[in-house]
Amino acid sequence: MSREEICRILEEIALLLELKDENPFKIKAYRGGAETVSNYPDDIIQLARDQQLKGIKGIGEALQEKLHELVTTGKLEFYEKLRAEFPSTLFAIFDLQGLGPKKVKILHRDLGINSIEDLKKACTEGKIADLAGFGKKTQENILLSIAQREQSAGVFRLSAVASIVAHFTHLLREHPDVHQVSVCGSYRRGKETVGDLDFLVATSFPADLTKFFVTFPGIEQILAQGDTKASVMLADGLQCDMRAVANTQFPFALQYFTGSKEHNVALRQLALQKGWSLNEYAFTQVRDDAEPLPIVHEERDIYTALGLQFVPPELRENRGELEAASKQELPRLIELANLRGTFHNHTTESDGKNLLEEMAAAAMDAGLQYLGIADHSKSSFQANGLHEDRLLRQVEKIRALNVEYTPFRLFAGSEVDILKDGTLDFSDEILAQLDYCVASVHASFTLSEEEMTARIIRAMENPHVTMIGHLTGRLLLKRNGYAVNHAKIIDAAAATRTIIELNCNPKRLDMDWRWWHRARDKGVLCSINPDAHHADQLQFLHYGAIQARKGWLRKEDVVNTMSLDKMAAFLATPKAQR
Ligand code: DGT
Ligand code: CA
Ligand code: CA
Ligand code: ZN
Repeated sequence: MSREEICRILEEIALLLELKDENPFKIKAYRGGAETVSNYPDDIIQLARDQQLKGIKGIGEALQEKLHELVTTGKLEFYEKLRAEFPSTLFAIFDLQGLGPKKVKILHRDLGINSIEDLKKACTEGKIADLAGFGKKTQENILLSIAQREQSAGVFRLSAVASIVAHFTHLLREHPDVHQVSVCGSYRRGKETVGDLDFLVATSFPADLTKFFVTFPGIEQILAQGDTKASVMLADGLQCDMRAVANTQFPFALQYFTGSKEHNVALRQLALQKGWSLNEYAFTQVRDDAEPLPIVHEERDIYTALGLQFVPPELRENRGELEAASKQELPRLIELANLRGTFHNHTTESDGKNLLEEMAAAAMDAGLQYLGIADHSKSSFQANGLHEDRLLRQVEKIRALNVEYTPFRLFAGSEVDILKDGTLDFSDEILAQLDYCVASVHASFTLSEEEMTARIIRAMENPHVTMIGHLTGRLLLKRNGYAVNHAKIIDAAAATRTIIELNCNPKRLDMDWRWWHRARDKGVLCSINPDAHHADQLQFLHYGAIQARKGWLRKEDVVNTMSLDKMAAFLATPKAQR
């Protein structure tokens, strides 16, 4: 059982206790316990197994026993009994935007709502609007949220499936009859969301492998099982396909099943021009005057045979990559290892979970040369945003820590709210005392596209605004972004020398990869930022690098590839001259 699973169970217990109107202290104990488990700097699972949890702050006696039971048996009787008191369909309601336990409790108690379907019906009948603490607006939002959920059923965020990919790939690789393994499809292309997972193995015994595959953990249903192909459904609704091919076919199958379909169609046209057909198994001559068939050992050889540069999977979306590859003009894409620092990070001073010092330590540990601290500003009161005095004290603290940290460096910034009219939450005088600032929209999401665009452009015109945070505010599969005119924003960013952030929190991945090629060509710089609210979340940079690659970005297009010295000089230069 992983830390995440344990946390999820503890959080769920807290929710259920809340539904039952239990003692608030008890509820708090489970929430606190989840937090401690998630943040504990040592192997807390081993400690729980060895009954060594005594004395750890935030884990009382009752919780110690429960954790021991969980990690040794994989089950918790208390939790299962509690869960059995409610219909299992109730839990999906918690996933809807803006419905916390308090509201769910009222819905359950007063209207007998036990599932999303019940809730949808009650909304359509107008019953929610009349409930105390709800209102017409909430009712509309719930319906929107349900519609969004229906739309995204069977679609998963890239990060949500990463551990399954790693696990299944590992299991396949360990099989003695497997020569090569790869995940293909949208996952390999680094799409921000994926429909299903496509695994590919090279083996001389394909039927044995499909038999093996359908025994993998977490499988709820076998959808299909043949001699070379199997399809399964996991408990959370994620479908996984596996194909087994011979070694000689592997490069062709890898290329084919990586897609995209559109990329493959265009590639096949190029093959036809040479008199070859191309499918998932081989090149075949289809004309008498065809050129001799090429020898293919690996995927790269397919592209080479067609007179192309190797096209990295992230670019295979039929958005100009084949033309560029035929002219040997593909960009040399950025890599995670090129990143030297990052700018949008929170601490406990606003709504982050780790102290400034802990964030700095994590950044040093990750091999970064600098870290920008950008806590929320005062208007984001729900995120405990900083007033001017707290901000300036934080700046002082950062300056003092930097003496100690050299050659590592913290940059003092702010994630300053862009107010409704495009002015900022802090005066220019305050902003001038920072090393940089990220300006973001956190409220008034419902402006028209024209108003929202003007609002953001006004913020960009401020000489102190270094970069714009999460441009559209989208939450993948949960909430669409607010309306902005990307093309106009990109032009304004170029004109004002404002950087646009690639927010690489995997729930956001905002600005979307589809816009970066254009931004790059207009000379707009990108900053890959994790929006970290926890020291572990610096790891989100991994997803940032993938999305930047998908957006055709090179090292030189991304500011946080600069070394510390260059970055310090860059930030010290007036914005208009950067
Ligand atoms: P997804 O699963 O919806 O996120 O997207 P993909 O790209 O993983 O699509 P999927 O799983 O349906 O198929 C995997 C790859 O197989 C796809 O990217 C390209 C290839 N493929 C599937 N169907 C066709 C087809 O009809 N024609 C061609 N040329 N390729 C196909
Ligand atoms: Ca797929
Ligand atoms: Ca598939
Ligand atoms: Zn933000």
